[in-house]
Amino acid sequence: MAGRFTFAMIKPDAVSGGKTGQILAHTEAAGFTIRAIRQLRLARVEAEAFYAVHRERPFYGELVEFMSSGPVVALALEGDAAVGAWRDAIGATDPAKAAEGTIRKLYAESMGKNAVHGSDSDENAAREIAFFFPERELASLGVTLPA
Ligand code: 3AN
Repeated sequence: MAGRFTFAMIKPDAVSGGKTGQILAHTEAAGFTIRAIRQLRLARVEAEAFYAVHRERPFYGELVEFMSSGPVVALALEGDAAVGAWRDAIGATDPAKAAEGTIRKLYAESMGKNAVHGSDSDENAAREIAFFFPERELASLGVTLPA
């Protein structure tokens, strides 16, 4: 059964572009509940660890550089079948291919600077939420992840 939580992130291009408020409004209007939220700047080593699954891809260096270039906003979102629903709301990785009305269509510049992140599985959602938020906080905020 699909889980109720996903991890989302507003990336440095959208934060520095002053799009945080609009993206959060869009997120809530799309039916998600923001259960945890935190703005921070990733150190290079943290960006490397977060994107470790992509380390063999040709764009890894560029991705790590960009993701540690300025503040991001990390979000634990709750909703029905949250992982898939959030990926539908953000649209395709390449904003040029993203459907009308999706967050990337509205706010992303390019394949690399694409405004938002979304987990690709329930397992990665749990791992990514735990990467950004302490466990003791999550329980008090109503985020209960599978073990
Ligand atoms: P998604 O974020 O839609 O799940 P992935 O998992 O294929 O996409 O890629 C992870 C991240 O790597 C993307 N969000 C994007 O920022 C970056 N990325 C993917 N493909 C490219 C590319 N060809 N050039 C630069 N960055 C890329």
